Amino acid sequence: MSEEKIKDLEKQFEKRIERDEKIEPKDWMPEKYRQTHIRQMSQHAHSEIVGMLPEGNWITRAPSLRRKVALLAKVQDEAGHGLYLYSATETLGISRDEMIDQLHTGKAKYSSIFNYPTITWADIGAIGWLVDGAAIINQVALCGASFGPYARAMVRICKEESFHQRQGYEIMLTLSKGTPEQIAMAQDALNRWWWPSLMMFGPRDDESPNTAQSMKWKLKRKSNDELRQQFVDQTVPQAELIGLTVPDPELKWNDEKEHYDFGPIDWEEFWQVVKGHGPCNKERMTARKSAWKEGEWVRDAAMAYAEKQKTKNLNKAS
Ligand code: FAQ
Repeated sequence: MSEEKIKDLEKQFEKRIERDEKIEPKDWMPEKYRQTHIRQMSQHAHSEIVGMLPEGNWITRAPSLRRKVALLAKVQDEAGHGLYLYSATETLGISRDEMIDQLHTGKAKYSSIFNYPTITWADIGAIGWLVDGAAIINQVALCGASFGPYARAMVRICKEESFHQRQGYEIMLTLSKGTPEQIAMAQDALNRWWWPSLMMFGPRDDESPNTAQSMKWKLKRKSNDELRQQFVDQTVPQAELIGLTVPDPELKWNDEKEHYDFGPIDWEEFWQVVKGHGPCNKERMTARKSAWKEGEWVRDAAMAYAEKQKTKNLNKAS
């Protein structure tokens, strides 16, 4: 294709973005737009799948049948989210196997938050309340993303995340009305999950290499810092309502700006976790790699069955 033709297509593409039109898989798009979406969407998919591990740890130890059923449903939802997102990413011309390979070789990332351990039952409450709470804030903005399959997947995912957030907050509410030990357990979980939850939104805007272009393409509708601030403002009153203390001595309502000012985030810790040196990075990757290996016969059987059905249908048609 001539350079002139590409420039023309790029101009038309920018205009479509300006008009808030959805870009669909078969539409022309700049190669960088395609690559950026593959990067973010596949990392999002990996996060959902790796994100099942910390909670899966508690399915056998949930304190009642009701809690166990809710947790099982939630973890299954995360698997579903991963699958929609892998499928949506495949529409951009990358195969599932390639994406999984990128995860296993460390080329693709997954959310830093899932590299922390779930030590007590209260951690399941904290994950639902804080991690899903943060995920909703990030993903509601993504419902307006310019790439159609991503935006549509987000609409459904957000509905399910709302249930997840409520089940987590309800666990924390119950613990906060319990014995002194249960209250201490809830507070301890908040202490350990608060800062990693703020890190989920990514580096500060002035240190985020992808934000500017992603905002122009309307992949991101709000910046990392804007979303983080929204999360703090929404979550602090929820903590107060159940009598828990956010572990930040510098947290203070700012009347002028009408938001909470909060203390500095430990970015050194964030980058260490992103680079693979968090408390559970190795454990998570080992679990994913062995699940992929052990599931090989299931994938092979499904492919062989699909092939058999195809031949059968072809024979029927002829
Ligand atoms: N962890 O330039 P930016 C969930 C990387 S789903 C690890 O700001 P961008 C549901 C980033 O990839 C949670 N790496 O990047 C659930 C980039 O590296 P790269 C996942 C991070 O993409 C709940 C570099 O740093 N949600 O929780 C992180 O513009 C409970 C520079 O950063 C999504 O994935 C991080 N936290 O903004 C499941 C939402 N932050 O790729 C189970 C979709 C940044 O150039 C249980 N993603 N990095 O090598 C997004 O909105 C964006 O990708 C951001 C990062 C906001 C995460």
